[in-house]
Amino acid sequence: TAGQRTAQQPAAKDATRNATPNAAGGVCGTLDTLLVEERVFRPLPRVMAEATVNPQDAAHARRRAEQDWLGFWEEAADELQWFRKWETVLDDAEPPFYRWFAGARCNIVHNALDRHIETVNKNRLALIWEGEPGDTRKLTYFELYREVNRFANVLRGMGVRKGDMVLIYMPSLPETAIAMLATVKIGAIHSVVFAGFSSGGLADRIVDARPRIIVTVDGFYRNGRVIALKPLVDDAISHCRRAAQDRGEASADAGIEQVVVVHRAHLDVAMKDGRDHWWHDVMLHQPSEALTEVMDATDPLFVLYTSGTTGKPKGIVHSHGGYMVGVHRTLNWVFDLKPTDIFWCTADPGWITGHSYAIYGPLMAGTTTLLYEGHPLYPEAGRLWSMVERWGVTILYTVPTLIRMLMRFGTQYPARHDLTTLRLLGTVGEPISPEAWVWFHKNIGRGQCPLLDTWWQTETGMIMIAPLPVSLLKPGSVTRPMPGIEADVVDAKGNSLPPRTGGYLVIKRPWPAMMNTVFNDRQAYESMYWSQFPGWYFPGDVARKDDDGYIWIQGRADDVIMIAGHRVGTAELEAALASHPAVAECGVIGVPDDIRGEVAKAFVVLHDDVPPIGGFVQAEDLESELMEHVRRELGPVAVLRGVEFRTQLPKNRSGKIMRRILRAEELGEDTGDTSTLEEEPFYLR
Ligand code: 6R9
Repeated sequence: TAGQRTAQQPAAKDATRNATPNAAGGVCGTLDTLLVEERVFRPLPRVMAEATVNPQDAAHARRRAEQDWLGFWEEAADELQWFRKWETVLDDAEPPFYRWFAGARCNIVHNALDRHIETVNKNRLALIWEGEPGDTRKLTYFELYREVNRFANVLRGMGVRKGDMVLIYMPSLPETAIAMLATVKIGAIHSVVFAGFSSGGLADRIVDARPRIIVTVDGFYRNGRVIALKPLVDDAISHCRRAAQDRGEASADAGIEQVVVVHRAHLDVAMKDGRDHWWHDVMLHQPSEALTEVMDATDPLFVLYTSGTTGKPKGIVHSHGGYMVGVHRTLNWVFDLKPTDIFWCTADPGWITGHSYAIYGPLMAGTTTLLYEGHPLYPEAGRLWSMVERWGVTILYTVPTLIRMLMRFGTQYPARHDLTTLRLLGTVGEPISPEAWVWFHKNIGRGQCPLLDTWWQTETGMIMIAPLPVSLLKPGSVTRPMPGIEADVVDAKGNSLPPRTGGYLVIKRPWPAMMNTVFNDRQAYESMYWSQFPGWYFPGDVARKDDDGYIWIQGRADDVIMIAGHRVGTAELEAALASHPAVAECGVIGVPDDIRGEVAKAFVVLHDDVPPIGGFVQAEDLESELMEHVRRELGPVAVLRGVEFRTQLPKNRSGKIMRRILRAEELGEDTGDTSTLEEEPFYLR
């Protein structure tokens, strides 16, 4: 076979060698490398022949980006349309408040929509949408353009002006995209709130974002049920009103002037006179043309709240110019878009991945984007594959958590569908274990589609570290920084680390789609991201490079576990556990221990075909078997003190396992802010 997992012996040796004297004290903060994955996948001739960016182009781009870094991004900017060009590519007078394309005038919606109306794209499909019950809608660029204009006129009619905030609390519907684009078209700022959040989570965001308008839906379909959403908006508004009254402020509806409600699930919801309106009523007779507001490149475009996986949600602010350049370039390079593509990014619009690569990116590229309303396993585990077949999806961009979920059902479901239209696969959101990578590549990609593991964040706005379709791939590695991005792995003092030693991932230069600030909190922006390594951006992840300079993400810095004087990332422990046939998914945390300081504990969801604990399998037997397996895979350092079996793990909107919650539960502490937890477990059938 093409290489085997060979973690055990060499890794154990490396681990000892890499452990600097300081590691135990955490002064240098380096991490051990336990897992070594040696399988490699070379691009097939067909992929090489098809690629717009071939290996020579990529090498040239890297050289170019090194020699003339700003010129490189300027070229990327020239691929889009501007109302007025920039005075400077990057104004770095006031770091870390970098201003990309300062002096330029633009609007991302002009690039995503308006300009296509003048080209052959006009009658091409912009958007295909499938509802969970199976209803569908298709909109050409021209149709989408007209809907967006109508809603832009609605918003203008409601008094929304440049710089105002519109909060969008909706699942994946065509109207979600329409509302986002219409908001931006008139120069307002959107904040999309994930429809899985509770009214409490929504209220927090209303308080911080202070929207004038909320766009929502009566209810939507999820996992065969109707989830009512409008009542949660009413709850959130009353909550905000009461809180304001307690503070002695008079606020009728927490500053919310209008609520527009899309009629989706035929629910009989309460509508407040004068404040609440049905979408179809206000859209009636609206003109299908609307002026696109001319924005400064540095004007805010949207605010998206993230908690990461820790702490209180913070509003990440992105702006028009830099964001559109970064997203456009990365989508075209990583996914090598062709005019014939049907692009399916399964991310919810309330996650940055949905913003950048389900909506803005594909529309700027003039491609067809597929949106799906519902649960990926409804009505059965073949839903995704039937959709790939039905729409002839060519590029599928999804998350490790969903891949692991689908693995549980084996190959029988994908085998029933024609998946031969697929030509590229992508993943984002969490480290993908080599086992899941290989499964996806083999069973969904037929071994023929490059699987592109893309590392980035809400804060980065765009893909930062990822392969191109022609790159040599290693399962579990995000490969190398995109051309134009300078990333490194350093110790706590900022020294570059040699290969095979883990440390902090840093980005050493600004990039176009970078966040501008934290909404209402410039100081948090500086202290959270730029204070650890002055001059560099710190994303909060730990990683290592291998001998080829490939980057392997080891997890979040906050989740690093100290086992017997060795610092270990969660990704490797979890990947090793996940390679055991009984394990469907898992999360590992460090828990304090009187004698050892800290020990690792695993939370495991078993595969469906493993007999229930207490039935045929003895929990203790399986526990020791898993502990032994991890030790076999990773060497003697990797000691687990305990495995707890669960039927599900706490996850956020993008399917990330919330280790913070597992830790708090384990220690009997307050679980803190849980508003980003998916209310209805993503996993539930
Ligand atoms: C796009 C997105 C960001 C955090 C990031 C990292 C993790 C994202 C990853 C990955 C390993 C990948 N992450 N992509 N880890 N491999 N390919 O996920 O944004 O929700 O803000 O999360 O997600 O830890 O720092 P966001």
